[in-house]
Amino acid sequence: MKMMSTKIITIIALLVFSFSAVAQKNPVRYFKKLDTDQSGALDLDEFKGHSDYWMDKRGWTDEDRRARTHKNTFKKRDGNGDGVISKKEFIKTSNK
Ligand SMILES: [Ca+2]
Repeated sequence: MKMMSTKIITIIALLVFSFSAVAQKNPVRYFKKLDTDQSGALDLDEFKGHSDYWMDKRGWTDEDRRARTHKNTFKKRDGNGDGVISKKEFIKTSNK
């Protein structure tokens, strides 16, 4: 049991690390990772991968707060308000 949980923690740590390493190094690569259907734009669901990542990192457990912030951040980064975040919009609003 102890070995199993150590394994799971290691896997989670690796996942979190790869996400953050990619995000810091290269927003284009990070965008591709989030764009799971490869459409070239992030919808609200795909952008949630990013929201979940940093909210988990900060230990946010309040579901209402998470959902509200996720929607607000999405709106802010969707520069032209068409309901998706294009690669251009994503890069423009990265590291701010
Ligand atoms: Ca847009």
